[in-house]
Amino acid sequence: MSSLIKKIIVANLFFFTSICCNNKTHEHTHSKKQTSSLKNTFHNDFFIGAAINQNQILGQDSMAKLLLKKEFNSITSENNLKWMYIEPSPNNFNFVISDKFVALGEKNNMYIVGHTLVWHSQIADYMNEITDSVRMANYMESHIRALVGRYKNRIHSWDVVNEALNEDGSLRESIFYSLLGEEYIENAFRLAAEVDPKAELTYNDYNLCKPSKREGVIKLVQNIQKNGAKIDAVGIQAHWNLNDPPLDEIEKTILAFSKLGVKVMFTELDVSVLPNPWELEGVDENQNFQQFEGNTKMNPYPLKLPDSIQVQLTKRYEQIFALFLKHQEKISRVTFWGISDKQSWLNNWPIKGRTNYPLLFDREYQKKDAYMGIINQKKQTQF
Ligand code: 9MR
Repeated sequence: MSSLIKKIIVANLFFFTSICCNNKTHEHTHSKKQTSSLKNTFHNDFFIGAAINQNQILGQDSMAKLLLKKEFNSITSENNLKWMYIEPSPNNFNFVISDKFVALGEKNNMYIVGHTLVWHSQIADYMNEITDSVRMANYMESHIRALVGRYKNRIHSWDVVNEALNEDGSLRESIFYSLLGEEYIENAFRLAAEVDPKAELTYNDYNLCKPSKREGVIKLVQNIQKNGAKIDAVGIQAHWNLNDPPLDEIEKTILAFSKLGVKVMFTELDVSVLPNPWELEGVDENQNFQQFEGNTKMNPYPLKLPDSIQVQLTKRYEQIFALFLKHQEKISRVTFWGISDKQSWLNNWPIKGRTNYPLLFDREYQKKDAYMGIINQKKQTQF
């Protein structure tokens, strides 16, 4: 069975009418007008998404607006749907930006991703003061009901729980875990499914190509399934660098999650080219890295990415996409964490004020070599 037909079968009615039919239209127009773009190139493989910031949602970044429409068929809100912004005080919701985000996705016929419902970070302050479990459970429930309910049948996929695991695969001591126990995870999924049964529900996390954390996710998903709650996908964030994670670990991760019967989504892809402070001797990962701000060794390419590194970045993206294409039947979405290098969070993490080059479009919104590199990977599979 062709992958397109498979995708049509697994997709819900909404996608069938709005997205898959649109895909067919694209196929017809291909013969007339060959518009090369990311979304057209990978059209039969997976959605190609971008995380967008507030300016971009509001249409204030005109170059990004053009690229978004031309190149991408999925959007994720980088920050605006997070708890601290959307429910800054109990039951006081601010949907101004999120409504515009969803409208933008609908206008462009995109697969819209809600990021994120339950996450220990970027939480509203009042949440940190809660000490009793009933109150916490009520807040979590009303938050999920309000967001999923408002965008029922409009937001196609929710990152229901984000980053619930430690690096060793155990459960993180978040405010949710410490007050509600591990059931908070399956309860969040159960609630989201009850409110919008058609939405694709995802567990999303980083460093999932590390064996111990990968195993943690496998247990977490199996637990949700065993207890009868619905989970549709695992989101592998994919904040990667030039050498890490190794391709074979990425492949093992795709295979392991897909074996669970869920879709695999790459939800936050970017490839850092800068050194990490914890790679230096005597520096550990939990340290405050403020001391490295302004350190030229840690910010080696402030003006331009040297050709030799551009070549490495292109090669890395080519290898990553060759692997994604090999497993396209298992992968339903690949989302970049930003449109251009200018916007990337990696300019300010883990050290503030650096110049990083992790995406496919440069600071002037021009295509980088990696862009053509990944398009060529697809072309090669067609011969
Ligand atoms: O890109 C986001 C950045 O603008 C925010 O300051 C940051 C706050 O924690 O969150 C970033 O996005 C994160 C995402 O929500 C979850 N996975 C890791 C992403 C990068 O930190």
